[in-house]
Amino acid sequence: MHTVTASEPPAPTATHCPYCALQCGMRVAPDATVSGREDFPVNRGALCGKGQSAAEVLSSRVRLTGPLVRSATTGRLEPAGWDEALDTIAAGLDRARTAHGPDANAVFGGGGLTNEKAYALGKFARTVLRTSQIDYNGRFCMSSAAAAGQLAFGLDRGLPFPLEDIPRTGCVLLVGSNPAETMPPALRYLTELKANGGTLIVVDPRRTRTAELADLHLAPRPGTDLALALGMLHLVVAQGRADEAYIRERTSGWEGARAAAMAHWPEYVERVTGVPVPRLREAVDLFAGAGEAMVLTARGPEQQAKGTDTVSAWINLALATGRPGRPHSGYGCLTGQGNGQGGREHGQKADQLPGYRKLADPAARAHVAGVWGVDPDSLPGPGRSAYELLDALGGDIRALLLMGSNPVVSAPRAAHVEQRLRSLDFLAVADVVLSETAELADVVLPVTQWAEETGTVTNLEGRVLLRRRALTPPDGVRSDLEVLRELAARLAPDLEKGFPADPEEVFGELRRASAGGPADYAGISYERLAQGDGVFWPCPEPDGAGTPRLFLDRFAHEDGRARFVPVTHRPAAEEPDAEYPVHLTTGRVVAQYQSGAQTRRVDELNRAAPGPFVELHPRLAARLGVAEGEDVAVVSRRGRAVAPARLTPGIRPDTVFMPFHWPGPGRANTLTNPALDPTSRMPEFKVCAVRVERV
Ligand SMILES: Nc1nc2c(c(=O)[nH]1)N[C@H]1C(S)=C(S)[C@@H](COP(=O)(O)OP(=O)(O)OC[C@H]3O[C@@H](n4cnc5c(=O)[nH]c(N)nc54)[C@H](O)[C@@H]3O)O[C@H]1N2
Ligand SMILES: Nc1nc2c(c(=O)[nH]1)N[C@H]1C(S)=C(S)[C@@H](COP(=O)(O)OP(=O)(O)OC[C@H]3O[C@@H](n4cnc5c(=O)[nH]c(N)nc54)[C@H](O)[C@@H]3O)O[C@H]1N2
Ligand code: SF4
Ligand SMILES: [Mo]
Repeated sequence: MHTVTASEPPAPTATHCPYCALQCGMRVAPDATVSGREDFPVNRGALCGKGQSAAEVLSSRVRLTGPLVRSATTGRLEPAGWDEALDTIAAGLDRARTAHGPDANAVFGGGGLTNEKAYALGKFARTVLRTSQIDYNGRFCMSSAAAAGQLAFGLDRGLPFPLEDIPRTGCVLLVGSNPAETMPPALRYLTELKANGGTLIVVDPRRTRTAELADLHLAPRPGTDLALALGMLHLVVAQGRADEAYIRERTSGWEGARAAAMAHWPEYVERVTGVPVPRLREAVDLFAGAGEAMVLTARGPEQQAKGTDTVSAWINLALATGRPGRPHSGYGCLTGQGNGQGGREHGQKADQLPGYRKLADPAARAHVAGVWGVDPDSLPGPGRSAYELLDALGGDIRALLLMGSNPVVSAPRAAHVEQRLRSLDFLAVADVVLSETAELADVVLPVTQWAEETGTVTNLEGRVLLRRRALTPPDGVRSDLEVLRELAARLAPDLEKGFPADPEEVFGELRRASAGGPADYAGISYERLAQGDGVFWPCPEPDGAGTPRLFLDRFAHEDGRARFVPVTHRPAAEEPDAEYPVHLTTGRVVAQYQSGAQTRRVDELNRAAPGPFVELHPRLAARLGVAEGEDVAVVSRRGRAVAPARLTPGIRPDTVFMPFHWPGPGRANTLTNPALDPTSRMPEFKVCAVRVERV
């Protein structure tokens, strides 16, 4: 068998960053120094501070190097051997299923896990545990864009074109995305766009470092993108700028979408969004007036209780102006986590089987059950979405196996989620560090990380990449794949051989399971990935070219057409009132990653971003009598968080912003509203009502 996992080669190993969806190419030297890869097209050598310092988290100073088991006598997590730890987990999961049935066990995964791990985790839940209760943190990420993309195009792949197309378009409408902080090396595509004479419109309630680059910055109230997009579409129609020929030839459903937009007059849109009508007209001039144009969305419009409809509205605008499926044009979503794309394709999602197949589809069940060597009828049906699953812990769910997420910091209404985790009969966490969620566990398993193991990830462009092992892991840690094999051996011995620890073997099976599905990896091999810059799915044929650009000839619906989805504006789940008069929105800063479990362990990053803060407008601060750096309390119906004030004229005076990277008193998610989008089940991280107080 071909293998690319040499242990500790003398030269630096070409691999990819452990963090975000850009998946920058990097080299890791035997002494663990990291450098950017000039030859990798996505980042051309550039790395952000997180990527540059990623090797710090490999150090045994900050990571877990042996299993921990909660002692019955001290109540504390104490060092234990691997056999004891694995036996304890198997016993905990077995007790739950014996007493309450298979759905009393739940599994929670992550979009940072490699394709192989995500695949094995989904297979483990459905064949070993036979539980329907599995979902993952990607539900909190781009699920609304995925749902809207499916509805419109019949297929969801974050970007349907490579990043290199961005500088070649005429206008980019960037909605609720702040790559200056969240994907710094990708900023190059926007500066090149401008150098080529293209224009950039940024839609964000804050004047971010990204918005500062824009030709036009629209700053709507949080949660009002839906109205904004409808207002732009209204003007496109009223000004006769819709592309009637494209609409006729390549789409269906225009009448309904058009009628809905016509009900959203610009003056009404101004009242709802706070964006003045002249700015709305300027945006339409730039966007509809450009020969080629793109709409790109990220978490701003997506993390709303109406995120799916909101993204549909932005897609409708792109369709009405004839963008998707044309060169250097279209709609795309910027995914977030390292494997945010692949992590949602191979079966850790509640309703899904590998290859982006539907768990409820009998043909999909038969195909995947065939690959797994089990009876299709033995596969459970779809389970609960991430927040609903976390909310059910300690209720009908009695035990949880968690891999690749830190919900104590990152889940909405986090104090409640923390209490649900504490109410479980049994919690097992596999992680590289002792995260805030691992601290609550009955057993913690220390696992290998990116530079110590091989696996594939799929970046925001749909480009499948090989992350290579560059270093030998410390003694005492094992890989997630080994963990699943050992648990299978204990819980369902006849299934153990279905859980190989060799990632290439898992990938071979994933290829077969995905064959014929929407996300078809059948033609992709490790050997091929080791040679080039990755392969874009779908790639059904061995050594086929892959598909960098989707939809050029047809969309993925049966009739080949894209569908308009008629949507109308509605308020956020929680609007400001007398008691909670201010909007809270949340997001990220450049030097910390997600729940901070990894990046809060890097000194250099902590110096750059030492703790939480509340960003507020000087006018709001003056009204409250709050000075720069002074602690303020932010109070919502869920709870109260305290952090220093950071004054900036770049935020709307009716809105405060908090980054969500920290636990403790400044935890933003103590405040957030778990109201869910009816289609994607995405919580409303981007808007809730709060009161701000001096402390
Ligand atoms: N440094 C860093 N980089 C990261 C991550 C990280 O944690 N840290 N995480 C990665 C992951 S998983 C993800 S998902 C991506 C996220 O990448 P982004 O989507 O770029 O990040 P966010 O900061 O969550 O949100 C983007 C912007 O949305 C704006 N916003 C808030 N409310 C609204 C609204 O109602 N409408 C609109 N239009 N905009 C709004 C915020 O002000 C913010 O500037 O980043 C990835 N990269
Ligand atoms: N308020 C607010 N909350 C948000 C968001 C927001 O914008 N606002 N954004 C949401 C979004 S988009 C996301 S993606 C989530 C992310 O939030 P989380 O799911 O908490 O993401 P991470 O902090 O990346 O957690 C990953 C955990 O897995 C561990 N880990 C890393 N690699 C591996 C591995 O290979 N195996 C195992 N077993 N463990 C590993 C890490 O050490 C870490 O503890 O947060 C969501 N929460
Ligand atoms: S931009 Fe993302 S992938 Fe690139 S170095 Fe930074 S965290 Fe890593
Ligand atoms: Mo994300």
